[in-house]
Amino acid sequence: MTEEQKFVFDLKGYLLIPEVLKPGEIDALKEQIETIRTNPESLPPYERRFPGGTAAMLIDHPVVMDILDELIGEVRMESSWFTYRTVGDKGPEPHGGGRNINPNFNYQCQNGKIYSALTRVVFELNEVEVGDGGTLFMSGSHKSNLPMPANHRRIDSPLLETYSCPPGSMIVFTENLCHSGDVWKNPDRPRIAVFNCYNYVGCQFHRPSVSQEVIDHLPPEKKAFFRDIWVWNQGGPNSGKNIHYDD
Ligand SMILES: O=C(O)CCC(=O)C(=O)O
Repeated sequence: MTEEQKFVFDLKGYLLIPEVLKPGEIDALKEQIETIRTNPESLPPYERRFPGGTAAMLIDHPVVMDILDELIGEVRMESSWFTYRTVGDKGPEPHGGGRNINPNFNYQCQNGKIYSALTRVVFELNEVEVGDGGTLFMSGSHKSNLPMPANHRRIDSPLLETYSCPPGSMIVFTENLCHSGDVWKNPDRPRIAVFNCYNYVGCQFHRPSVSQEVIDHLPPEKKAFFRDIWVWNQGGPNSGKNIHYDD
């Protein structure tokens, strides 16, 4: 993660990295999504839900790992799903924002080190233009101190901003940022986006939703993202990787 990317992420609470996925990867992911939508029985059961099958490539994509290593340290994956929105389809209402001491939402930046806790990585598989209905973000709200006025916890708040991006772009944001789904408005293409959620290895927010069947069919290095919640491994390779002691 570059110093500029860190600065932008800390300032805004989200960061867009254009064209992370190659055209062939985008096509393969779209094909899996289309098959899940239209003919799921043609796939083995462990490829009918994300992050099984082709989608597994995103779990530990090198660009994702570079960013998460800086923002969180050692991570587990909490969930993975896709959205396919045509004109009029909505997303979740605005949520998040404000300082929070809960370990799942405790965004911090101290001495140049970010800790983002629960963090979402979105892959846009189609082009998105401002106004189409990409995710909305209230920049800086992950660090705001005062209660949010009700007229800003609505998708028409002028404080909510969004993005344009080419297919295959990645948006990473702290779940402590106020953010929202939006109504998809572009009749020329659907919004096809993958939402992956990660947390520090010692925390879990969501009730586990990835089935054991999907996990069992992942290769070992990806399966490790769904291990039990613990940090200390009695001298194992990752023991204390993110724990800073004063000697
Ligand atoms: O649907 C969207 O664009 C936003 C999804 C969302 O709110 C979330 O990932 O927490």
